[in-house]
Formats: sequence, structure tokens, C-alpha cells
Amino acid sequence: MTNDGIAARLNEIAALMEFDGEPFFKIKAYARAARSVEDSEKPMRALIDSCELLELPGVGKAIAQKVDDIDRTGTCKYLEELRAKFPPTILELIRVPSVGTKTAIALYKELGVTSIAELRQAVEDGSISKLPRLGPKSIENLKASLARLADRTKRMRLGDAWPLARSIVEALGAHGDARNVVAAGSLRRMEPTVGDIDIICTSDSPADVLAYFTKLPVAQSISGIGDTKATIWAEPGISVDCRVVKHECFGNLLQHFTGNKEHNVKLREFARARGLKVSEYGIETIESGAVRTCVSEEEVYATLDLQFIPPEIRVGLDEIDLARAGKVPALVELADIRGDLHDHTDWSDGSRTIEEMARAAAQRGRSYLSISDHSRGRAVANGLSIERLREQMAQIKAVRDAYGVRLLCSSEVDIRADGSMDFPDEVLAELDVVVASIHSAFTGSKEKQTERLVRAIRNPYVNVIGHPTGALLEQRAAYEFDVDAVFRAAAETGTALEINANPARLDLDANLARRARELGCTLAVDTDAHSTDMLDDMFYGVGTARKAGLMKEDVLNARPVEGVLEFVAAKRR
Ligand code: DGT
Ligand code: CA
Ligand code: CA
Ligand code: ZN
Repeated sequence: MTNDGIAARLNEIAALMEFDGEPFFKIKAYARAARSVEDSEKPMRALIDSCELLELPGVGKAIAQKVDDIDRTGTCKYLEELRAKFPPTILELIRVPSVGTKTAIALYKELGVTSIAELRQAVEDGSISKLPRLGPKSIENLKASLARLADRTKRMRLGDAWPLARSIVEALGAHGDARNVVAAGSLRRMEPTVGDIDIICTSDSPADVLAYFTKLPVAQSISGIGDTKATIWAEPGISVDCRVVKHECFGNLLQHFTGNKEHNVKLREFARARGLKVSEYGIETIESGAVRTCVSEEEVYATLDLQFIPPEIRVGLDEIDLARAGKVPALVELADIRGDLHDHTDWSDGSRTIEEMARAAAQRGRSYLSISDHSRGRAVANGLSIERLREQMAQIKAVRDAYGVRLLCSSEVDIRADGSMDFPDEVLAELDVVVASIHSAFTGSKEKQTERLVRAIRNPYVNVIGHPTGALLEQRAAYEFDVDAVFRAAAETGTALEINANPARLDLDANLARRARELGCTLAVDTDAHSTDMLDDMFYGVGTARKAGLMKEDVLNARPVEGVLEFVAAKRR
């Protein structure tokens, strides 16, 4: 078990002892031991084997035995006895900032409250006022804490987390003793949402760097600080971990904290079968006990005789097998993207003019840009009538190459409930490329939605299905449809499926995009920009494409404009 895992269990023992009314000095001993374990540079197993465990501050014989048991079995007898005495959710209560152990015990013993959910209930129905020691002011505090907690337990979108992480990395990098400051964890793997931000760096004076970290302007409060790591709460309600190690094992640490957990577990199993032990501190040859530290992540994989595995695909699927066989795909890169096939202007619900969007795209090195405003059925988004669409096409053609990007006449056409298009075919035929999307009637049966999408895909003028599942991250579930049937139809007809790069969507997600590719589909990574800034969302879209294992060849808009026009022409033929 990891040191963090062992420390967590020691802390759990300490907390449950408090509930159980054990004397303070005993409780404190466990809390102190937990901190030592957490801060130890060496794994507990190594300390046990070398009889050094008792040298850790706060660790006496009784606790040492428990550490040994926990390391081997994940638990120990004493912890199990304590757990058996209380409901499993009881420790949640002390996670509420204004609830100390005394209040938690009173809540449990006098009101039977055993979880945050029940606490919320007690606050709402007023039964909380029955607690004698809790005045109206404390109850107000409690309400505020519960509200804040609700925000904090939500996962943060990648698009919100990246700018925050970048600012922290930059601020921490300004400290003279901090080197190799990077964001690891789910953020680096480009997961659509992240639970917390993991920053790592190397330094010869970790204490200084950590103290500086906890004092950064983004730090609202400190939730923990030790010799090698610290955790803060940052605006807007997200936890940020920072780990500091010595320069020589930067690669090991980065690899470990990039994860994901399943990938790390598989990598460790793979290494163990070859007599090697991988940890955040180095790679140990089990037989000789020699430890090799790696300054770079490339070196970690090379030491294991593996091809380098990009972070986005470290998800615990088949990536280690691919690396063994030297078959890790050359994933698509941001620099491979040539154009963008789904963008809005102030003709519908975008905020910028055609010219502004075109110049901004050119600045970002794109060589073509589709102007794909909404169609007439989308009145709330100021969708274009046929007349306005034709007027827009005439304008676009007049300035086609005037701004340093090739402008394409397009439309994001609504797919109606029956799968027909919001514009007649003869109008679609006038466009360079057509995006078709569902914006209404999400609730039809699975069969109906499948039929609807397949019918849209079979239209010879539809080239890209926009945000194919309709899901909004942490907000709205996808509409139901038969994924394979729809993807097969797309592959068969030469219709691209979109990876919508807007961080509120990231739709298709990596799993579905992976499946789409397996079934032979072409993907289009589009920003769906409604302003010039949103053209930068391409970064998240490409991250998602990489996560799906896509190569340049799989991505329609990694082709030059002629390739896109040929893709359109081929379907029309
Ligand atoms: P998140 O924060 O929920 O979005 O996801 P992650 O992947 O960032 O997870 P986090 O912050 O708990 O941990 C960061 C990395 O540390 C994780 O990706 C892999 C590594 N890690 C955490 N717990 C374990 C563990 O129990 N075993 C191993 N091998 N690695 C772990
Ligand atoms: Ca994390
Ligand atoms: Ca973390
Ligand atoms: Zn749309």
C-alpha cells in the first residue's frame, strides 16, 4: 500500500478514537504517526524490511505493528473494531468545516445524524435546533459550510482547471528554488473533468517552496502541509496538491502523479514480472536492491524497455501492450490541425463578425475556417433564413481569401425530430461543407434517436455530425441512441463525427471517439467557437482526440482544405 493510503488509515483511526472517547494523548499519537508516514520519502515496506520503522517520529511498537498490518492487508484489527462501532459515513461529518468532533458526536448521539446528507436534512427541517449547544449563529455558519461543500465536491471542467493550473505553475515557477514545475494528474491526461489539481516540482529547499505555495494569492485556505507536500483550497473551490522532490527523481514523480491509477497498477505489475519495482522514488531492481532514479519520464519508460506512452492514453487499457510491441500510435498534435469546420459569427448567436473570426483564425495559424451559423429552425439562436444564408454566402465568397484563411460557406443545420434537415437539399448543395446537429427533442426513444441520426447521416449533403451525443459535462446526459449503428452509418457514408472542443461539451468524448475510429469513422475536431477566444478551445479538442488514440490521418481537419473539399465531393458522388 502507498504511504498516503497507510496515513489515511491512521488518520481514520485517530478520528474514530475521538468518537469513541479515547484520551487525547493517544489520539494525537496516531495523528502524528500518520503525518510521519505521509512525509516519509521511503515506502513503509522498505522501512519495515530494514527495521527502520520505529525511527519514524511518533511511531512506537503498537503503531508499527498496525502499519505493518495495514501495508499487507489494507486494514488492521483495531481499525476494524472501531469501524464496527459507527455507521460508515460518520467521518463525513467532520469534513464539514464548521463541524468539530464534539458537534459531530452530539449530532450522532442526540439526533442520529450519520452523514452529510442527513445533516443537510436536519438543517432543512429545523431538527438541528434541538441540539442544546448550537445557537442560531452556529446554525447559519453550518448552512454556509454545507453550501460551500456542495460546490467543492463537484468536479471541475478541464477548461476551467487548465487556466487555473497554468497560473499556479507560473506563480510557483517564479520561486527561485522551484524547478520543473508542472501540472500532473487527470489534468495532464486531459480528462474532461478533474477532481483536484496536482502540481509537482523539484527543489533543494522543499520547505521554502511549500510555504510559498500555501501563500500564493489563489490559496484561500491551507488544508495540509508537510515536508514534501501541501494542499490548498483555491478559488473557485478546488483543491490543489503540490509535491516537491529531489531533482534526480523528477521523472519518477511525474510518471507516478500523472497516473491514472489503473495505468500505474498495470505498469507496476509489468515491472514486477521483470524483477523491477516502480515507485515515485525510482525503479528498484528487486534482487540487488539497487534503485535507479530517472530525471525524465522518457527514462522511466525506457528503463522498463517500453516505448514512451503519451499521458493522454495512460488509462489502463492496452497501452502497455502497445508500448511493448513498439506500436504506440503517433497521436495527432495541435500543430497538425489545419482548419476548423464549425464556427459561429454575429449572423446568428456568435459575438464576432466574419472578418474578426477570420483574422483570429489566421493568427492561430489555421488555414481554413467554416462559417457555420445556425439554421432557420433555431430562432432562439437567431438562425438564418434561406435568404439570409444566401446573403451571407455572397459576402463570404467576396472575402474568401482576404484575411489569411480560406473561408468556407457552411451552416450548422438542425436535425429535425424526424431526421430531416432544417434546409432543403438544394440549399445545402450550395454550401462548401455542412454540419448537422441535434438541438431539440432530446427525449425520444433510443430507436427513434438512432433512426433520426442515421437518416441525417444518410443525407448526401451532411458532412459532419455536430456534438453527436448532446451531452453537457456535469449538466446534461447524452440522449440515447445505438452508438454502433450510428457510427457504422457514418463510416459507410463518409460522414465525419465531431469532437466538439468546447470544454462544456467535449463531445464525442474519448471513449466514444475511440469506438468511432475502430468502426472506421473520420473525426472532425471543431471548436464551435462563438467568439474569437473560443478558437483556442482547439487545445481541449485535440487533447480529447489524443486520448481517443487518434492519429493525424483520422482527423478530417488535419487535412489541407482540398482534402476536406474532396471528402465532401466524395459523399455527394
Ligand atoms: P482526479 O483528481 O480525480 O481527477 O484524478 P487523478 O488521476 O488526478 O487522481 P489523484 O489526484 O487522486 O492522484 C494523482 C495521481 O496519483 C493518479 O493519477 C495516480 C497517482 N495515484 C493516486 N493514488 C494512487 C494509488 O493508490 N496507487 C497508485 N499506483 N497511484 C496512485
Ligand atoms: Ca488530481
Ligand atoms: Ca490529488
Ligand atoms: Zn450546436
